[in-house]
Amino acid sequence: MAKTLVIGGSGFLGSHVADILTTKGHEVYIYDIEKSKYLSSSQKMIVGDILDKKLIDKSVSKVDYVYHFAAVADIKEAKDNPIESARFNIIGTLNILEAIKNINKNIKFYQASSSEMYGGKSEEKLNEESKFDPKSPYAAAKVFSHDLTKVYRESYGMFCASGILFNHESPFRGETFVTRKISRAVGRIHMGLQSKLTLGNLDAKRDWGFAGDYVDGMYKILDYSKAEDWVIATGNAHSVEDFAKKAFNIVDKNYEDHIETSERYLRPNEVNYLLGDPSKANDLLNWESSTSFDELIKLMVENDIEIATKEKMLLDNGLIKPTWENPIID
Ligand code: G4F
Repeated sequence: MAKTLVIGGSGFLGSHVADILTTKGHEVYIYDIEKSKYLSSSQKMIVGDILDKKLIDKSVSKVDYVYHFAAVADIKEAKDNPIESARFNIIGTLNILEAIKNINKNIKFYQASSSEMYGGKSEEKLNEESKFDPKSPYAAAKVFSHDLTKVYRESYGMFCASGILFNHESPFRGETFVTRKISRAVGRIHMGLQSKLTLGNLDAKRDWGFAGDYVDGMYKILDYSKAEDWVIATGNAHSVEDFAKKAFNIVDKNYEDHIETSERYLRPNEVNYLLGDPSKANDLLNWESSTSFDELIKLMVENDIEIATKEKMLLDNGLIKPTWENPIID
């Protein structure tokens, strides 16, 4: 039975991957700073810091595959705490690669690279050869880890692959990210629990796909005969405004009646436009994103209507206190 270590496996993407690998029959070890909320009975949990070299060595020595997701993934949080985030986003990668190099060079390694690395200045379709131009400490750290993955692949002949994931969403997305912030608000507005939603740049465009589809892409990346870099994206870009409009349409509301904007959510060095070209993954991995933009929005909004319905029931029965108008943290 294949043994797999998912570092950062308690987080959004890591827990999706841990799940699919468990379904595929892998023995899964989740390594994270905190226990996973989604831990299943067959998965093993290792609670530890990514900089705990001894624990990383011990954990790596048990497995055949390592997926590395440990990162401060929220761009604002990484900007506000650049040193703390660098521990995860830079040194963490080095720690894992060193462990693999010293313990067992046959281990297959997956690096969670990000479309943020491109910087998004122009409207070109971005592929594995496109130039990086990071705009934030998060993106700069991702470029470092991406390059390091290549360095270990080329220097030591290790199987180190990177998946350059464009924005990937699901009902489990953190509530500070724009898609979930919108779907949560739509659910609450539909149930009469709030009336307004405050956002930042409505014109920013992203290539949004369903995280569940992307997990399959990541699996195929390590299953491929060679370690390479891979763009995982839908090939379509939409604006924040498009997302909001469609999300509010699901509950028969006009987004313009509910959305206001505030400078508070604007970014100093904004990534305006990200559009991926997944042709390489389509052709060689036989992978493609199968959930459409409309389907993604629908499944997120429906999930959040269900959550808001429960909130309303608790509120009506006096079991929770009303939250403030715009309850999502930023
Ligand atoms: O949802 P976001 O915060 O995601 P962002 O910054 O694109 O990052 C996500 O995707 C990356 C892959 O490209 C990952 F590497 C990263 O870890 C993360 O998963 O913001 C999307 C866009 C931005 O342009 C932002 O300025 O939405 C804009 N936006 C407009 N109003 C907002 C808001 N973003 C947030 N978070 N909150 C707003 O109110």
